[in-house]
Amino acid sequence: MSDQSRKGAVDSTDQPLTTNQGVPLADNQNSLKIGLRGPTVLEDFILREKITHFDHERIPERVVHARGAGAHGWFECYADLADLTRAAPFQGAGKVTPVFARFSNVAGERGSADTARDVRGFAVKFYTDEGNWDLVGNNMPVFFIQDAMKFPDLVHAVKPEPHHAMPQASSAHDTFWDFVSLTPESTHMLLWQMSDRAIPRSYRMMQGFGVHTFRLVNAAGASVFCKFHWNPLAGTHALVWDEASKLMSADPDFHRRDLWEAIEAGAYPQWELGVQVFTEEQASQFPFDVLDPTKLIPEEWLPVRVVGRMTLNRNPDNFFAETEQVAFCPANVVPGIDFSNDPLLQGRVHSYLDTQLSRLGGPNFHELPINAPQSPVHNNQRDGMHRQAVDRGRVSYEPNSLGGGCPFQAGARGFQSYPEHVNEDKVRGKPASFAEHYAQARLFYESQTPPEQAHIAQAFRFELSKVKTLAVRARVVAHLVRVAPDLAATVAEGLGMEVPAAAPLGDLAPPPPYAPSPALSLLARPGTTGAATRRVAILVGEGVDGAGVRAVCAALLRARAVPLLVAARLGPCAVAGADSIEPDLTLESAPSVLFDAVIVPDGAQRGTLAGAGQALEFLRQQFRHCKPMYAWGGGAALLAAASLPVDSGSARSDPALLVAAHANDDATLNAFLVALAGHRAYQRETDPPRV
Ligand code: HDD
Repeated sequence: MSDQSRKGAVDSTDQPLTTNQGVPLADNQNSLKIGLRGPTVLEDFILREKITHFDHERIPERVVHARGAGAHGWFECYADLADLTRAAPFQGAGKVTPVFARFSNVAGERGSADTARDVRGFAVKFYTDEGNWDLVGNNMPVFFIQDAMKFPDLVHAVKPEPHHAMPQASSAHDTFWDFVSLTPESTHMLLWQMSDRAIPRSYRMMQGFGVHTFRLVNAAGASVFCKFHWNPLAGTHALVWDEASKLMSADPDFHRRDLWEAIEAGAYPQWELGVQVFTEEQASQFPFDVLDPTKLIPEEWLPVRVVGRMTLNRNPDNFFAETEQVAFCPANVVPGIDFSNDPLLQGRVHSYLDTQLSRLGGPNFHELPINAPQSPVHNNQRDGMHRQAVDRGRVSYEPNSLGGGCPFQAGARGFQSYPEHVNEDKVRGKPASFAEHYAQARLFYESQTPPEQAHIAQAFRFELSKVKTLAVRARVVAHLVRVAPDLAATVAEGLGMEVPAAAPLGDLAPPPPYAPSPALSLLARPGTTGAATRRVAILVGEGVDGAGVRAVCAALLRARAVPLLVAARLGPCAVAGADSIEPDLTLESAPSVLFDAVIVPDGAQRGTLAGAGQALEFLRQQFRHCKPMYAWGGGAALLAAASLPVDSGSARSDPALLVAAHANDDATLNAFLVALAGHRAYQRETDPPRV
């Protein structure tokens, strides 16, 4: 497989410094002056070149999805799909296609924090044998609006308010909720955005969706509709909101670092690609329009067929050259993939290339190594800013005879738009089949487990309590009355307001009830990688059971988890039953939110840890954030000192709060590993929290 990003790579090992003109530099430290204390001369081309380049280093950030992280990898097809599509990545089991994936937040600026409550972008560029195919999706399968015409309004509403540029990376402000409260079609997406999907534990642990209905087209020209799904092998796991907000200061790069470290450690993130394939006939049977991007097709109605797997195995060599300059575009399709008439998708087909022309400074950004296809490019497009290709000959038009007719049209081998029959009037408007907005919002809510439902209510309460305009709050809750009266009542109660009348339906009949779809719960997808890559803090200090710590570390490593020794101070620590141990991190620099679980060894109840407020706070936060906790011997006393219910009945009914008499209690340690793989003990939660 060719190596996309290493095209154009520069290695300066053993090379002298030069100017951009290749002139070797004798002195890169001092400018040229008239006397050592005198003025600098205009002639100093070395200084001017260096400063001028620096002055132009920044490019505009993406108008949305500005903050993100990416990685290289490949896609492997499980089975030949030629009956459905001629798209190159699906031609034969074992077919491998290089990819570059970028995950992103939507609202925040390039330097904002990763764990803001937000939709996440999930964009994959397939460098196929027949050109680039970009699947530019999100981690939620529906969207806020039905027509691209409303996209600038949506984005203006959610971005920081224009008069004072606040708040950063947050939808919790008046303009966003004003817009969505007046846009009932947003209701379904709002339920997703207020759910735990908006605070993923890791990019590696979130689903991706193409959102729109697309077309697959086979070599005979026959077409079916298709929805794309990415399912992470690590399972779908989320943060809790209090943790996510604390993480914004503890590590604003939390998701970026997580992706980077997993790949560096060889724990390559993987997702399976699935398709929901259906005919126009089937589409006409659904009680919603498949061209409406605020609707999903429940998996229980139409199973997701798994067709391949993506593995991300290599971090970028250079963030700017690759992750910042990569340009995804839903219009980048290949023979075998085509658009549907979804009016949101139709607008996207225009927007991306257009925005990239200004973001990347001209029409030749497809030549940047990260964007260049791996299949050959031949056409008569010429010139423009920063052109790299040196096109030879005098022919740059078609048809021609002087160039032997080349490059020639590929005919049946080339991309051909699916010849859908359309016989309609040209009108501005929206179909009646797009009018119903609550049934799927209710489906989503009713398909969540009780803790997930509670988190949705808390998220609405949090966001709306930041909205100052009472009428806006009331309009949002009026939509929630249509979705789920109990949700509306809980949110209204938190906001200290009466439950308003349900939002008006106009002439529409009340929405049809759907049976719940368990597949819509995050908890339905625990994944197959168990405790692997989970970060476990082991609190250590003078006199802890060193032999026990070693044994527990070994067990965690066997489970491919990441044990880290956290102490009050760095430097060797004298321990019982072993040589001294070397802590990795301190309580000061590595607070609780950076870990998935904590272990408290025997001996931790004495000495520096017992007197350290940060240690007690660490344990309380681990408890509050529902994380697995394991103590042995006297270590349990530190949990008790943190006022955790370690001796009470509730501890015994909490499968993630585990206490053993000694370190070699394998059954308890195994129960801890099971809890670690299970991620969170939500049954511990109370509203308000106990600690
Ligand atoms: Fe978009 C970026 C996903 C609707 C216009 N979008 C962007 C990215 C993702 C999405 C993942 C970042 C790509 C990257 O990593 O570089 N966008 C979506 C999804 C949508 C959606 C899943 C609905 C289903 N977007 C949408 C609409 C429009 C845009 C309706 C405009 C009509 N999106 C853009 C953009 C961006 C973009 C302004 C900003 C930077 C860029 O394209 O390259 O063109």
